[in-house]
Amino acid sequence: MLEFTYVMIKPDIMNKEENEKNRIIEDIINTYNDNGLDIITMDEAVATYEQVSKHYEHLKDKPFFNDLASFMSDKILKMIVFGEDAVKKVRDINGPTNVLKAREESPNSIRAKYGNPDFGPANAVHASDSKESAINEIYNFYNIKINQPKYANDQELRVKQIVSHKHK
Ligand code: DAT
Ligand code: MG
Repeated sequence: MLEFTYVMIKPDIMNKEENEKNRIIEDIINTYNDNGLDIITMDEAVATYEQVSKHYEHLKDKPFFNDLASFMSDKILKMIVFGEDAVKKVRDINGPTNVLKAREESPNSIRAKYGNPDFGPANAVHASDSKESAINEIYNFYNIKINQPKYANDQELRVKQIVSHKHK
C-alpha cells in the first residue's frame, strides 16, 4: 500500500559537529530515496516537552521515560515520508530499537551505523510503527490531519485518476 509515515532524526545526530551531522543526514535521506521513498517535507525544529510526552505517551510508565523525554526535547529534523509500504520499509532501514542488537542483526541499518550504544534513547532516528501512529504523529508535529491513501499502488492510483477524469 502507498503510505505516509513520520520520521525524526533525533538530537544525538542533530547535535553532532556540522560536517558529520550533514554527512549522516545525507546518508539517511539517500537510503530512503534509494528504497523508492519520497520525502514530502523535511524541517528542522525544536521538539517541545509537551510534544515529546504525547509522542511517547504509551511509554510513560517505563523507567527510561524521563531520560527519553528530556533527551528528545531538543533539536530534531522532522520528515513526512511517502511511498509503497513506507511504514515497514522505513523501520527496516532504521533497524532494531537497541543499537547493539542493530549492530548484530542489521549492521547496515541507520541505528547500527549512527546510534549511541551507551544511551538507549539515542538511537539516531524515529519512525512510526503503523499507519495510524503516523497520522497521530504527523498531527502532533505538523498540525496537519493527513489521510492515508486508499490506493494499493501507484498504478491503481493512476488508473482511478484516468477513470474519474473520463467520467467528468
Ligand atoms: P522504536 O523507537 O523502535 O519504535 P519504542 O517505541 O519501543 O522503539 O521506544 C521508543 C524509544 O525509547 C526508542 O527509540 C529508544 C527508547 N527506548 C526504548 N526502549 C528503551 C530501553 N529499554 N532503555 C532506554 N531507552 C529505550
Ligand atoms: Mg515506537
